[in-house]
Amino acid sequence: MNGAPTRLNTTALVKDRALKAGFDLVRITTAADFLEDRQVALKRIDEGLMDGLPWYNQSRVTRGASPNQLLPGARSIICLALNYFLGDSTEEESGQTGDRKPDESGPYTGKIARYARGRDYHRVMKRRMRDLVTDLTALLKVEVSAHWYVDDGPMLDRAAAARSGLGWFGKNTNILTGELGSWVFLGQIITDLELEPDPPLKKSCGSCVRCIDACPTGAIVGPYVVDNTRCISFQTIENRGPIPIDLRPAMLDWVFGCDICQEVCPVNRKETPTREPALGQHRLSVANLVEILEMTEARFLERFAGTPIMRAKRVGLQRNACVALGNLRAVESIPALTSALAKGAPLVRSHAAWALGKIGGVVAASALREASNVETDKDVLSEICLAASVSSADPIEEGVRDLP
Ligand code: B12
Ligand code: SF4
Ligand code: SF4
Repeated sequence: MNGAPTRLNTTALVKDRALKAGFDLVRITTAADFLEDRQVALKRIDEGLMDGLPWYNQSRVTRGASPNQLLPGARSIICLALNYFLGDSTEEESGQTGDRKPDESGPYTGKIARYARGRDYHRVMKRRMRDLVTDLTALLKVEVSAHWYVDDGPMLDRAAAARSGLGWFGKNTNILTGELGSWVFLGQIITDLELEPDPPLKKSCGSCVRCIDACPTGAIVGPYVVDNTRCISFQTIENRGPIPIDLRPAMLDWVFGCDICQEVCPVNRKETPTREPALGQHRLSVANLVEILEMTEARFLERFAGTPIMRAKRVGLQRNACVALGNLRAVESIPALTSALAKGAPLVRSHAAWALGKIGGVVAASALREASNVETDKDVLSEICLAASVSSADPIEEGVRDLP
């Protein structure tokens, strides 16, 4: 660059270096407060739609909607996206989860959302953002003041992306990008650099409502509004307690996150595989449910350390595996569920009881009866009694594997 860099050529340099740093999309917005988004988020909290996430509170939203509170002197926000689409399950992927076979005799498996199939994206993105700021400091020969966020701070990631024109809000509340659909992680670098802002896109979902119709738990309660407490993603990842009984059947075979409202989205038809090698490392598209149920802490760490799945913790994942086994009516998993009912953590015992009740038959009924004689935890005991009362007495000949 000759002479003092202008705002336009600094912006061009930032965008060029961001793409070279491995990000797929980059746009700029100002550091102005996100007034409307703050209002919407505060209303969402008031209406109880963010219940279950105690850290998502009013003060977090107020701070996050005001970039100058996060970085005094902030002038611009560099909005970044990283594609995480890996393609669908393949033999190779499922082989890595253990012993899954393509035919009906293979073990029962539960689905893992696409965003969680590789290395922990927080680490991947944050390293790239840090390197980008170092790179810009060296190139611009100024001390760049910056803070960066990826899903891990008060920043309203999607509001920043929408205002910068990186993408637009879909009715499922995800940011849809023209280039990569919604299969992108969002990150922002708030900086004191004066950059040229991009305009928001003039795009919308039009009359489409596919995601609203497809959500199995009715979590998209209206266009652009998700009830966190009904979302499978919240229940399988963030909820540390029991999953509400009425929601369990609708959770199908998802054991970590949920992609249904993105899979049905026509904007996601163009599927471009990620070029980020770290996201392709683990390829955890499905997990062997009985293996999860029988996992020791050491095995859990061995399998999932460094991936987003750690967030659910072993007990949470085992709870989720019980729900999926119940929904799959996994008859062959009765011995594993019976053992979990005897030896698992209370949360796992209560969900194992539910699964046995859902599977039904004399063997499951007798496991529930025996457990009711020895169980001392009153919450688990009440789940056992409920499961025994709804359990079908007819022995089930075959498990139902194909969920809609
Ligand atoms: C809390 C949270 C969750 C919660 C709540 C989800 C929710 N919809 O709010 C739970 C655990 C359920 C969740 C699930 C998922 N999450 Co999440 N989550 C977050 C987090 C931490 C905060 C989101 C937030 O502020 N929600 C509050 C509400 C008020 O915000 P909102 O729904 O976006 O509301 C906006 C719009 O509705 C819009 N709006 C309102 N009315 C109207 C009207 C019109 C006409 C328009 C145009 C717009 C509009 O304004 C609102 C304010 O900006 C962000 C990271 C971050 N720090 O921002 C990640 C984040 C949103 N999650 C992400 C992902 C990947 C997911 C999942 C896909 C994971 C999965 N596969 O299981 C699912 C998707 C579920 C879904 N349909 O939203 C990504 C989304 C990437 C993208 N392309 O959009 C983020 C951005 C993380 C990241 N940095 O990459 N998540
Ligand atoms: S992630 Fe699943 S449960 Fe949550 S809103 Fe989307 S389809 Fe519904
Ligand atoms: S499925 Fe339709 S309504 Fe939902 S986000 Fe995609 S385009 Fe929008």
